[in-house]
Amino acid sequence: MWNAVTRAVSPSVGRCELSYIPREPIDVAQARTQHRDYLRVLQSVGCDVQTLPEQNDLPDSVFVEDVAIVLDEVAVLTRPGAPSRRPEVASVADLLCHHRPLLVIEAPATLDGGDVLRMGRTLHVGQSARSNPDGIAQLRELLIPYGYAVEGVLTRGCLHLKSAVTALSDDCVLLQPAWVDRERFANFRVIEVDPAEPHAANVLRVGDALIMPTSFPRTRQRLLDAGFRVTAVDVSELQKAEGAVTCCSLVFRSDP
Ligand code: CIR
Repeated sequence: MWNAVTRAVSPSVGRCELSYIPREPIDVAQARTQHRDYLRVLQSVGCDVQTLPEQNDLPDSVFVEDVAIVLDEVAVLTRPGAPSRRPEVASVADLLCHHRPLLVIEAPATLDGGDVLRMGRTLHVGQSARSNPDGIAQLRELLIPYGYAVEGVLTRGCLHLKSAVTALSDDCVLLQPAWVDRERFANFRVIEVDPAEPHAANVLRVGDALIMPTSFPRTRQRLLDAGFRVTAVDVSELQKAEGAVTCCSLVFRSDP
């Protein structure tokens, strides 16, 4: 029912882009072990996982979420805001073209998939250091024929919109109020991250299953108390590259 496109961890992941966290050494072997655990969790919640080979010279290429937005009808190839990440797009496109017709974001627009949160037929798109107003406008134009609304959302103090807010269900979000205005999501039920876990808002939803890092037990407890089914996975080495759980896969319906 679900496909998950992923890519193995690059040996050069230690040279990744970093914006809001200090650089620390990354243990590549450990990152790979954790990534394999993540792939197993994706399988356990019903995903057919496809994994592209590692890309030696593309440090951030494990974070496939940023290079495409996959909807039921179509996939949009992005133009990532970090120039170092633009060469990641082509190989993901080669795989996605077997699943969806492809549309393309073009210069001067920039857009990272990590800034795109789909809630039903609306795409909330973070206006961030990575995704510019041209990117949001192009996405809006490209998706009009498919009946999607695209709404820009200002973020502050975080890399992507999905660092600040992700979907828990069709009508509920997990949100970090320091990084995005809670009022923008007033139409949804909102659960806030535990104040002691500022980076906990990034949760990956696959159907009614949720995947989140083990490093946020307090926020996880909030989700369990609210009745959600949550699987935790240790992604501590990938977190040192400013990644989390949504960014390591492109999850989409295999039977749209
Ligand atoms: C970057 O700065 O682009 C990477 N080091 C981390 C990207 C994480 N992507 C995501 O959360 N969607």
